[in-house]
Amino acid sequence: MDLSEPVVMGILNVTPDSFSDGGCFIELEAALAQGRQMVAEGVAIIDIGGESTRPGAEAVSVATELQRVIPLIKLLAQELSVPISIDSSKPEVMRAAVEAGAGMVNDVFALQAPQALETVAELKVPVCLMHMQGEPRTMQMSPYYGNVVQEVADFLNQKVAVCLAAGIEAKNILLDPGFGFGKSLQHNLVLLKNLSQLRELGFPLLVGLSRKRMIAAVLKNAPLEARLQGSVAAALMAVMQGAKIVRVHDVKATVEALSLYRAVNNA
Ligand code: 9MG
Repeated sequence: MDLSEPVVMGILNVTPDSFSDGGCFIELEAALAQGRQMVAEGVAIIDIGGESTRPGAEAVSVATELQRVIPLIKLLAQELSVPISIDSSKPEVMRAAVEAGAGMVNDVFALQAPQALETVAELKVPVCLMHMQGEPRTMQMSPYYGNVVQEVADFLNQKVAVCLAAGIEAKNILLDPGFGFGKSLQHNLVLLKNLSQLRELGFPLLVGLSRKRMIAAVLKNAPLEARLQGSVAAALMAVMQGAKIVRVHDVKATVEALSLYRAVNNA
């Protein structure tokens, strides 16, 4: 993928309980239509997930996750021209998804599950390693950092070393600070303000800010449907600090914002 300019990754959750689109795309036809719509709106990658990672989410079995994502990946990979990413932490799901046509792994657990590291090394696909303190069920109970930017950078640096030692090529690694994953509002804001520091790690940055609680909190508890402008603003702030991929629900609005960014940047 050409990351010389920042691009949009569209979120497509095939789950009943994701915080924003949970339940919307459980039916295959609805999910296919959403994939097509995102392509028409200018998405560069589609990230498909079959297990919610929202705060408090319960884990699902491998069988359930496979049954949710594999038929959709097969159909979208055949039909669409954009790459598909599998949002999963389970090696069995990563492997089946790549066999079905996915070209990237997005792992919020940064390949810490048993066999995940070896699986991605063998699959030889790009992987996004995300920082999270704790695990989704409990991560928002009492997140604590001395220096959030430094600790996220140290974690990601250490995961990069583990990946390289396992044979994953540097060109296949992307990093993500994990907004909202074991972080208070203040932690998230400080991370976004200082995102450019993470560029020093030397890998493309992917960020997910879309419709998250931190946006709602700044906007006086805005409901989901009132978080568009805040989400686009946050994505733009990330891109202006060097983020290369922004993971979003609202593809059209974000693509348009990035077009403006590109035009000004290249003027
Ligand atoms: C699956 N998922 C939910 N939020 C995310 C984020 O911020 N980054 C990445 N890479 N994945 C996410």
